[in-house]
Amino acid sequence: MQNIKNRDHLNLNGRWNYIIDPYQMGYLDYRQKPFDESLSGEGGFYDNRIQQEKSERIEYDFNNSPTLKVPGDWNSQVEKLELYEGSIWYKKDFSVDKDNLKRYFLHFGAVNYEAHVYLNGEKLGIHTGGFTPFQFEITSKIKEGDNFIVLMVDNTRKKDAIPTINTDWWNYGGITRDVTLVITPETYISDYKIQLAKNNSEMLEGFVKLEGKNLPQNLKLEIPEINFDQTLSINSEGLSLIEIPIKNIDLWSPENPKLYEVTISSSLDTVSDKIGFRTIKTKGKDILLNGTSVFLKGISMHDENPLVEGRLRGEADMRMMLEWAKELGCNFVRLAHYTHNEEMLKLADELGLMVWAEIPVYWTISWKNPATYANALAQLTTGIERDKNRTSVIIWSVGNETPIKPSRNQFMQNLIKAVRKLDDTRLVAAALEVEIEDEEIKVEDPLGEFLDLASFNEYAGWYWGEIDKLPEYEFSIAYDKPVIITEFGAGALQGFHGDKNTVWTEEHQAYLYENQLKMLEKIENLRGMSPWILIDFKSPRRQHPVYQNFWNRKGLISENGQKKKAFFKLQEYYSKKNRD
Ligand code: GCB
Repeated sequence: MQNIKNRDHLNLNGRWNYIIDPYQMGYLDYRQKPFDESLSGEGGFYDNRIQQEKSERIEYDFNNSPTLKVPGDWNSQVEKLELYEGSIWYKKDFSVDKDNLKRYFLHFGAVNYEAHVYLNGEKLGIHTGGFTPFQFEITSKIKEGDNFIVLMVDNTRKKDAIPTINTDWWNYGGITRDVTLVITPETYISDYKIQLAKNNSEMLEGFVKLEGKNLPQNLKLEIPEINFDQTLSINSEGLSLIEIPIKNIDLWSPENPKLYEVTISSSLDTVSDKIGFRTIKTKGKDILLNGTSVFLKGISMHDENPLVEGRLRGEADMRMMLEWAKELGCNFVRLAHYTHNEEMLKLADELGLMVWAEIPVYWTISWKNPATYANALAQLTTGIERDKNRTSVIIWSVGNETPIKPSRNQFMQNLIKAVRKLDDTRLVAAALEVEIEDEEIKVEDPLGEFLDLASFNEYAGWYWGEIDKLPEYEFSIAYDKPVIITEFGAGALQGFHGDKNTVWTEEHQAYLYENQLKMLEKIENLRGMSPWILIDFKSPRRQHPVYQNFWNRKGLISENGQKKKAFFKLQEYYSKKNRD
């Protein structure tokens, strides 16, 4: 379910009791069999209350256990959990006045990575994937008065998972996004898409889906600001397809992030959303936003910020990140390398930032494993389902720096096809890699043929090549498509100064930006970039005790929120781009 904050709901955030369980003793018996699969259905931490009522020998106790803030990763909240990878149990008590005419859904914004969810001692299910939302309908299970949720969260990295064991970011575990009890009428609006049709700014297209036994007589779509008021017909499956001409729409763009209040209502349920309308497509070398060529002045970012440690938790954290991007002169952000918070996308809509959204198909994953593909597809599908009404999203990315070989090419092509089927109104891309021959940077990845953009990462002057020589480098790009440089960058420790050739100084990072920008300007098809990265972020791969200390230092802003010199270099470049 998307847009749950605009539905009737009970917020279940706050303090949750937790138990650290590295041996999964709350999940597996001494023969390693899951308690929740045993015949008696008893044992394990999940049925906490049953155990306590029996007053058997119990070696755990949620109620006297410490608490963690939800939402929030565990690594940044408790010192001994900083590097912990394994299982942690959570428990939360809550109480409801149950209305028997309503339906109840337990919704999680994201839990990293695998979640086993129980309500009042009964298993609701398992979810895998650390960045996408999921829900369980609990109408028949929730009780009047007191209820409790127990969750086992396991963030063990696994080779066949998405992402795999090897990434360049911290594996923050836990319930990292909001937990909500969503309350709907018996027949409710379960989904909707209200956007402009592909390449047509005078046609609304999409659907409304109703779920429930008694379908209402009529359904209405309203945009009061432009006196748009349409009755929709519903088929016997509860689906209403929308294709309605629309006039006088003020189109959304970074300069004019216009959003309209859109209301979908039946006699039984109402949902409102703030939606913007725009078209996006490519034509030859250009990216056309509402028919006009745009240059994507971007920056990449992780779901991490300097002022609270760990994962972003609230709207204010996210707003601060996007405000920094605005200050830098951006009209575009790359939300790397996984699905970010739904709130982030809403803010991007509001602030006028175009978005590159991505899934954690990152580096080398198990290309031949059908379960790995199913996992990637599920994350991709859920992200698109959740954010299909966010006008800021102009690009769905299917992955980052994946190595060219037949099994990977097939895997990625299948994902590309899936995106086009799910949503053909946006662009499909991936952050590809380059090859270097002498002083030529080549982009020849066969996947490029299937994508809308020639988009790639290159670390000239940092991981390879000489920083002084960058302006002499040439590009050879096999595709006559708009070129987006999805990453370039250099590490610098904020406050460390020296000459421009001293690695890790702010001056050196700024010099790299200067020379990169000279080099990139030579690409005729250049239509944008999202350098790596807005803010220093934590990574176990970054061990240098003086300069890194577990931080990837390629941020333009330090982990304390201080801007480095390169921030101003890029800002200057983007402000000149405005005048081009
Ligand atoms: C990359 C990756 C990014 C890393 C970055 C780096 O190519 O896409 O996730 O953090 O390089 O700093 O090396």
